[in-house]
Amino acid sequence: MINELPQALTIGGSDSDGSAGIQADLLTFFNQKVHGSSVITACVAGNSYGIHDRVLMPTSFIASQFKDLADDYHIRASKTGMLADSKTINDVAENYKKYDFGPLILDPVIITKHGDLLLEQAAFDTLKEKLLPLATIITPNFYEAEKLTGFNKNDSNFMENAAHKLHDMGAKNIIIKGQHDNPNQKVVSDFVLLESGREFWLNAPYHNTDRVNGTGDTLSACITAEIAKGSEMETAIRIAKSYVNQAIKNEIQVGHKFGPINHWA
Ligand code: PXL
Repeated sequence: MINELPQALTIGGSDSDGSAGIQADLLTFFNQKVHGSSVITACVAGNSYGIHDRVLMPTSFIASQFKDLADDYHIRASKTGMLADSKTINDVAENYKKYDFGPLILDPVIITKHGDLLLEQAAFDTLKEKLLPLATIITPNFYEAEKLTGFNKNDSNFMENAAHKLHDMGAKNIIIKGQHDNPNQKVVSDFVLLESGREFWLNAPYHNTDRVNGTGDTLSACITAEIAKGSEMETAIRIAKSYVNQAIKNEIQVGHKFGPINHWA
C-alpha cells in the first residue's frame, strides 16, 4: 500500500562535509529503516575544521518543499535542525502548522562543535515563542539549555531546573544532554523529563574522541525515526542514546579535526 512505510522529515541545513545537519539526519533515518525526506532551510560550506560559508533558503522555496511533500507523502514525525534566523523560524512554524507532518522533535541547534553560530541570538526568542510550544520534545545540550532558560550551567541542579523551566515554557518532553568536554570523565549523563512527569538520568560511557560532529543531530533524528515507527517517547530516547553512543565509540578517521561519527556502528 502507498505510504505505509514509516516516513520522517528533517527540516534543517545541509552540511557539505556530511557530518551533521540534513546529511546526518538522513543517514540516521536510513539506519532506522524509515524513509527520510528533507526541507532544506540553509546550506553551509564546511569541513571538520569549521563552517566557512552559508546561504539561507528563501521563504517561497521553504514553502514549496513543504507543499510538495504534503501533496504526496505521509510523514509521521518531523524534526528541526539549523534554522539560522527569525525569518526562517517563522517560515518553518507557519508551514509546519499548515500540514499534518506528525509530532515535532525540536533540536534547538545554536552552535557547532567548532564554535560556529547556526542560530543568531536575535532569533532565540522567536524559537521559544513559535516552535517550542509546537514541540513534542526539545533536545538541547547544556549550552543550548543555558541560552533558552537563562540559567547558568554551574548552578546546582542546573539540568533538572532547566528541564522544568523548558516544560513551563511549553515543551512536552525534554532531554538535556550532559557535558562531555572533560577528557577525564567516565560517564555522560543526560536528564530526561517526560510529559507524564516521570524524570530520570540517562548515563552512557564517555569516549575521548574528536569524532563527534553530528551527535546532537543524530540523537534527535533517531528519536524522530522511532516516533515515526510508533515507539513510545521513553523507548525512542533510549534507542537514540544507545545508537549515538555506539556511533561515537566506534570512531572513523574521516577529516582532520571534528570529524563525523560512525553511522554504521
Ligand atoms: O551539528 C549541528 C549542525 C546542524 N546543522 C548543520 C550543521 C551542523 C554542524 O556543523 O552544519 C547544517
